[in-house]
Amino acid sequence: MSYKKHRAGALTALAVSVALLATGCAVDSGTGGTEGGGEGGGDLSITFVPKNLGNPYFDTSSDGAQEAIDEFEGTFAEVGPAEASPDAQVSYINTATQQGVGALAVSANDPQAICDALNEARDAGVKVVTFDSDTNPDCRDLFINQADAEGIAKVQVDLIAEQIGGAGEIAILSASANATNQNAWIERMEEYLASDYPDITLVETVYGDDDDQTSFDKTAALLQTHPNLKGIISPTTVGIAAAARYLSTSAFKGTVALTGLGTPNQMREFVEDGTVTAFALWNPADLGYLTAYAAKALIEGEITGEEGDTFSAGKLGDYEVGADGVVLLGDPFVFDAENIGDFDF
Ligand code: RAM
Repeated sequence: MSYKKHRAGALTALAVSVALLATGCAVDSGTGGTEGGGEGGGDLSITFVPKNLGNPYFDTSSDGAQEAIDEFEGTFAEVGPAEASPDAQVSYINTATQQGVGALAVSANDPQAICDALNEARDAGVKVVTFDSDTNPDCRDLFINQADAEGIAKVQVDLIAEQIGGAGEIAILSASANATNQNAWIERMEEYLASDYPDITLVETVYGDDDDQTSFDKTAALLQTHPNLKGIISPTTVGIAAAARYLSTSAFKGTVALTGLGTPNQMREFVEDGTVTAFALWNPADLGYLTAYAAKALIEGEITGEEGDTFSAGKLGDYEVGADGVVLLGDPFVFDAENIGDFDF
């Protein structure tokens, strides 16, 4: 297979690629892989493949990854599709495999659609870490989870319940229909609503595909279809920002509540103008940073992804691999008018 030749080439150092290089060029500068313990070092070129490009959430996670990779002197690259569709990442994964990167770090738009490509990468010696949105566990070595699904579901349901007074119709504006992360959260939101908030009715879940305009249009349609709607949960940073923009200039501002998962920088104006009271998230930069250190530990053979494996993640400290190869970053955090000024991402 020609792959091996490329990989050997990468190990002797070729060129350094930079972030947001749409061609997917990503090879190790050769500075990495000589330090650290493990089984003989490795190629510390790590290519991040977000769900899509142009999303500030992934820009921030990539900033964190870049910081980590600079610390351990590896090579960072980010490539990805414009659209968050199920198999749009496949060609980028294949290109990185042919180039022989040390690891791929992927946020999946679908649990299965990219599995063949990822497993071909693994067969070729590339370590595969999912972060943010997982694949099925047999397609990757590790999943770096931002917070557990129950906690992410609970914080959003509790926020909307508080904002609508515990009763009435709500809807969900999600990302893409197959997104592993949003679908896991929605399933748990439905369970938690049924058990703890019997007076709240989830009337519809719609998908904005993590595209700003689609999310904006879906918000308008929701409000038209459900005249009694009291609140919207959008568990996607793209969706909540688009929904807030729609609400902020509409007659529904202040009467239809909106919460979910957003970045402080995208949501600040809507908290300040009263469209949104509170929403949640974690720090995407920390997620990218932890993902990069996990990839390094795999590349260097310090861990294999087995439950109980431990590795150190620079300034974030030590982490342990849990069941099914999952590493947990921490808890979600609630942003509101009181604290939003303290954050810049
Ligand atoms: C969007 C993406 C991402 C998700 C966040 C909350 O940026 O869908 O996968 O984790 O929202």
